[in-house]
Amino acid sequence: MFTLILIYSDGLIMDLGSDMEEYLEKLRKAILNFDVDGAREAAKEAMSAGVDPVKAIEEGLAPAIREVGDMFHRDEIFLPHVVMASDAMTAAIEVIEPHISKEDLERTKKGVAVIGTVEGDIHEIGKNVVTMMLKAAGFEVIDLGTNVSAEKFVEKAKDVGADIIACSSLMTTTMPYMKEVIEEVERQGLKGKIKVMVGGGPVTRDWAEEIGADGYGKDADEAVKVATELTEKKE
Ligand code: B12
Repeated sequence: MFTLILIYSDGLIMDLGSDMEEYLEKLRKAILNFDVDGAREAAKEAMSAGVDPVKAIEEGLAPAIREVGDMFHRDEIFLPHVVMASDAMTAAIEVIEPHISKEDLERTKKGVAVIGTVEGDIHEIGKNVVTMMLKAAGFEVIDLGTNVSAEKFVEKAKDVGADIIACSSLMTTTMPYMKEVIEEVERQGLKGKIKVMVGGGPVTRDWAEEIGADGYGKDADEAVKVATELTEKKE
């Protein structure tokens, strides 16, 4: 255990080691209380106190949003809570992101992912949670929103040099559009270069295998695990 002490030019001395946990705890609490303003304020306080922005995301926000996901799956909270927690996470990340240095971004960047909900489908809550978790885990994520066509997915992925296309679908009627994304990747000769991973309520591992997806995740945690594996074994 060591203590980090910052001495400012005006003589102010700050013991960051002991304060750090307090700032991280404030961030966690704001997410667990679904508190958008609280999360923004906690992030501002942490950044002005000099808390490491990467730590703030990885050790403050990420575990909290993971816990929110678990509580939802255990039926302990309702959907609006997940939405508010996700909004709170967005608000905090907006404050924290500019404080991450270019070097840190490069050092911790695991890869680039383009994410969206497939054509015909406007469900976005799960996709937003996955986006947050991927960002928290060190991915650069470009969110194309909802109702995204196969062509748009692939065009953007090519533009930004993405490693991964992540497709979300919440309806059995829109699941076939995931296959179109995979076919478009193949048509453009990008198979193996851009990996496609799929997920969402009705999507199963069997379905992912049937359509030839490179990866499948049942929740946001698995999405991070799969995305990490896929970028590690990229051709
Ligand atoms: C909220 C909701 C809505 C909201 C969406 C609001 C929004 N901004 O997103 C509104 C009211 C707009 C809506 C509309 C509709 N809905 Co709706 N909706 C739901 C509901 C209640 C919750 C979905 C949700 O957000 N879950 C919470 C999130 C956190 O979970 P998740 O999305 O599954 O995501 C997790 C995982 O799946 C995974 N994941 C998600 N995406 C990805 C992607 C990748 C790559 C990976 C690895 C993992 C991953 O990680 C996430 C986090 O753990 C579901 C019922 C249900 N129980 O699922 C119905 C449901 C999905 N809806 C349904 C329907 C039919 C519709 C409508 C057609 C209704 C209508 N008649 O108008 C329209 C759709 C219009 C359209 N074109 O899309 C049906 C679909 C039936 C089916 N089997 O196809 C459902 C299942 C309800 C039902 N039982 O009938 N809906």
